[in-house]
Amino acid sequence: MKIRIIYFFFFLFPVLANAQPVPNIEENIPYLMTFGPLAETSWGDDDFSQTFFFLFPKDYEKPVFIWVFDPDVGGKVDELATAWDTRVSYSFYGGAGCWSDEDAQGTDPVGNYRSGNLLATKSFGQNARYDNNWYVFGPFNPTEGEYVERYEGNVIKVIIEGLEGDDGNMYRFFMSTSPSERISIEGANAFAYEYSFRMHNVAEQVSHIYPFVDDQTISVRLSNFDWDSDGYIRLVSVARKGQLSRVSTEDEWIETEFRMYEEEKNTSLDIQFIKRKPAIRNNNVVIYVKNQYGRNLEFFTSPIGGVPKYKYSIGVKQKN
Ligand SMILES: [Ca+2]
Ligand SMILES: [Ca+2]
Ligand SMILES: [Ca+2]
Repeated sequence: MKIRIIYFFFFLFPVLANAQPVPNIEENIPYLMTFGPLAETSWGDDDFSQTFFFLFPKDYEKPVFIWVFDPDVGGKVDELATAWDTRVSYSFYGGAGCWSDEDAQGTDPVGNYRSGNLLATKSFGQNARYDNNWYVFGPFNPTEGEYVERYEGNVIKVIIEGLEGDDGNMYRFFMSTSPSERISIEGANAFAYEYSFRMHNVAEQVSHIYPFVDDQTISVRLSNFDWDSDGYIRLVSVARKGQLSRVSTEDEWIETEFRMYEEEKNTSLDIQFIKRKPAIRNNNVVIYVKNQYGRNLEFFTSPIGGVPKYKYSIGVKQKN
């Protein structure tokens, strides 16, 4: 256990010096996406709920601020159904169980997924003040979060949920040391077990997620929802040059199993979302990855070990 954690953090710190948008620059995901509960799932959100975890190094004790870009549902950025009638909530949780409760690590908003202590909550409808602009939550003290040995850090959870209406809320986060400027927090990271997001509208843009494969992972099952046949989803890793996943069409889940190579343990995978030409516009998609035990893998916004690069020598040996 300890060896694994040392290995983990040996790689973790050097790659985290840059900016901390969530999703991060390397992921190239323009927006997270959460619809109101009256939306049809065929618009691309399966459950109108998204959970994210913000991770702060254990020795970091200064206040932190979570900025949300375009928290409202209306005006610019968002996806209109018929009229702007949607409300969404942003609820932050800390304390014991906010991460360690098994329901918090699921991909569906069921059971005790709102585990932990409520630290802050606010809901937004259409609101010109925060349209195409930022709202700042906090300050939070990282020690208000839950300390997690696996990450050697404190975790604060946010749940974004559709409360009313049928429009789509697009938004993203930034972790900052300041309420007035966006200044990165040294050593911080963020992760989720499921991403519900908006793809770019142009075919040249490739989006990524980076699930971390721990040393217990023998195989992974990659699930995607409502991909609308928008090109390819492929898996790249230190041992794979690019292996295609099955892709979903409209309003359906589809799953692909990949057996992990020994060299892929304790590395991040690079799941690439490659649009077809001509590109499909306004495509929203949901993705999660489970291991052979059914445990969901974390997608870190700053990939552990950095973005994996295919190593020719490993790939040739394994004839992949
Ligand atoms: Ca907006
Ligand atoms: Ca929005
Ligand atoms: Ca879609």
